[in-house]
Amino acid sequence: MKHIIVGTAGHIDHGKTALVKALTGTDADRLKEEKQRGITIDIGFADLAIGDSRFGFVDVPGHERFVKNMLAGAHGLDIVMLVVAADESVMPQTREHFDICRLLHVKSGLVALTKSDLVDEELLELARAEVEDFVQGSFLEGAPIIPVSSRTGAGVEELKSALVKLSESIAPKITSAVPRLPIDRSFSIKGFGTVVTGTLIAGELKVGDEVEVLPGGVRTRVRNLQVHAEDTDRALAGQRTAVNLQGVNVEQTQRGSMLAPAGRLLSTSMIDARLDLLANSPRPIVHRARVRLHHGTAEVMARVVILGGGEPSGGDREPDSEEWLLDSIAAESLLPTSPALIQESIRIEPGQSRLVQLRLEEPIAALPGDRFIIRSYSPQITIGGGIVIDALPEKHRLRDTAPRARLEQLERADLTERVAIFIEMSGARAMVATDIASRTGATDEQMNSAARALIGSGRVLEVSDSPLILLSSEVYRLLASQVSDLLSKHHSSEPLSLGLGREEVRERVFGDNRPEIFRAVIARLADEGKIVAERDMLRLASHRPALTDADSAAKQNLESSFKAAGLEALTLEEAAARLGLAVNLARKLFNLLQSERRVARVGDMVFHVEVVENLKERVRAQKAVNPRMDVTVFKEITGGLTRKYAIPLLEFLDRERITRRVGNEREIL
Ligand SMILES: Nc1nc2c(ncn2[C@@H]2O[C@H](COP(=O)(O)OP(=O)(O)OP(=O)(O)O)[C@@H](O)[C@H]2O)c(=O)[nH]1
Ligand SMILES: [Mg+2]
Repeated sequence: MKHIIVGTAGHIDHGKTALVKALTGTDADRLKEEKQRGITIDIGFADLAIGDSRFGFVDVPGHERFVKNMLAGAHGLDIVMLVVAADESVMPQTREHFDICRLLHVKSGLVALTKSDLVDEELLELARAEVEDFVQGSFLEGAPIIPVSSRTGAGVEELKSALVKLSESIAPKITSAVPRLPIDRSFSIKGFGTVVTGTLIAGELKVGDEVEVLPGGVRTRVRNLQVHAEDTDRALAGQRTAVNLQGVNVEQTQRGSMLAPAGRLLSTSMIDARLDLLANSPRPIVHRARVRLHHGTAEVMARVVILGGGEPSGGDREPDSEEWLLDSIAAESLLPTSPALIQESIRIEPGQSRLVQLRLEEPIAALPGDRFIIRSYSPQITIGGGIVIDALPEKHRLRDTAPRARLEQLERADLTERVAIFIEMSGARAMVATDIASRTGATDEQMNSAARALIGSGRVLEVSDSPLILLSSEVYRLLASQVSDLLSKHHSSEPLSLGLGREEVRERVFGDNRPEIFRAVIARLADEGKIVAERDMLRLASHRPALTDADSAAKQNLESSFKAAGLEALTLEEAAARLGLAVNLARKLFNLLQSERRVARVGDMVFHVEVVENLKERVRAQKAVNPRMDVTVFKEITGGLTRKYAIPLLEFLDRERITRRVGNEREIL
């Protein structure tokens, strides 16, 4: 069964509610006040099944004071039924509602020429001609215009057939998306608790799903679902849906909130968008103007920060000097009450389209691709609308040109490209799967396929697979060269040093970014053979400690004295003192000996590697005599070592798995 959402639109009293009743038998005016006054105040609902199609009607108020309620019902429409009374023809809210439908990119619709019983043939034709003229150049150009009378029933059947015909060309909804339900009503039913309703605009909801009410972030569970007043296990995109929620109250689920899977999306207070100002807007939008933003069922106040440096389409280019002047205002620093004159010079003229950053006074939950409407603060009229490009952006200033270029890229991007751009924007912070999900609204499946494509093409690197962390390859190259530069500088200033400590490199190049990124960059550089990671030290693979002849000789002497000391080992300091070497130099030489595996350190004693090997041999030989050995025996086979040397050496042998401690004895392995 195909589910189609049909919204009414049109001027007050043109017969929208009467028509919905003539079509469905349902009076969508449900409030007492609506019945008393004979006007619609808030959106109402009705439904109708014809053949294989189920139409969910959203009936909206025509009164100019209730356009905000109309807007709560105007998203998610498949078909708009523009209602124009034949006796009055096109009126102000016919225009405004129609503008809203165009700005929201409603794709399909028809015109119902209502109250046909009140006019003669001539007037009817006049109205038809006016409507044809009115919709010219829009998505309704060429759409059916059907005379109808809710009073006599004339034309109602034709209207139904036209709806069925239109519904055939409506593409099936993609249900494999993250579900979102903009809440348009919330009430409580005794014995059930809180119920919210709305048009499910994407994905599918199932009974038992863990959900979240944004922007508040209250988590809850779907206890029960209804579509068109019938219980169901799951609701699909494009269906009018009622959701019974567990353990939340009506106050937490008001109109304007968004129901979405728990932990998947984020709410936002800034939106990067393309904003189109209506050609018939009475005024331009000036930089930082305060407007009303309508998104889904939400209405919030917002400031429009016009992103500068660009050529607005559909109008003249403003001089750059003005934009420069305005930077201080955009930066919201020095001149919050700047001369109105300057502020006025950066603006969106009627009919123009520009990239903007909307700074919201209250958070909402939005995703790229969402459409929205802008109304002026006062008078409250619809002046424009647009499309969300990035719902989780950084704060931009008027003069920054980089964000603008990136937004233009994002506008043209498909999902994979969008993921790539967001990863590139994240720089050295990289992106975790959850960031990608909330930024793009992608499902796991979409995300994984985008990630595979981008890793395959070499554009991004997988830094970790659980959690999935993706880093731009360009940023990788930058980080890698910073690591190489840092090591190379260190090598030239400290030619004897073996390298830099890992922790120091991490701090200096990677700062507070995720440790996985550091580990991945180092591992990759090591794989590529560019650096060597040894113990806690990093060095360039090409690095060879540069020894002078004197240093070489000193190193030789140092090694010889450890060898000569045998099991009665020296500390590094003792050896340095005997040779008359500076401790500092001795330490560097010792590091070299250690990295060449010529010496081993046990506590602060240094043993030559041959001495250690010889000891291991002796212990192994003892195994033939007796696999158990106590300290006394160990002292004997080592030629009477004192406890000072014997005990640390035994522990060393335990660590090397030559022996194992069993009570007071050692088992030789
Ligand atoms: N003669 C005649 N009257 C109609 C017809 N359709 C509606 N009306 C009358 O027009 C008045 C307004 O009709 P509604 O359906 O409430 O108009 P509406 O467009 O829903 O009005 P709002 O919701 O307030 O914008 C009512 O008194 C209806 O009875 C029609 O086809 N013929
Ligand atoms: Mg009505």
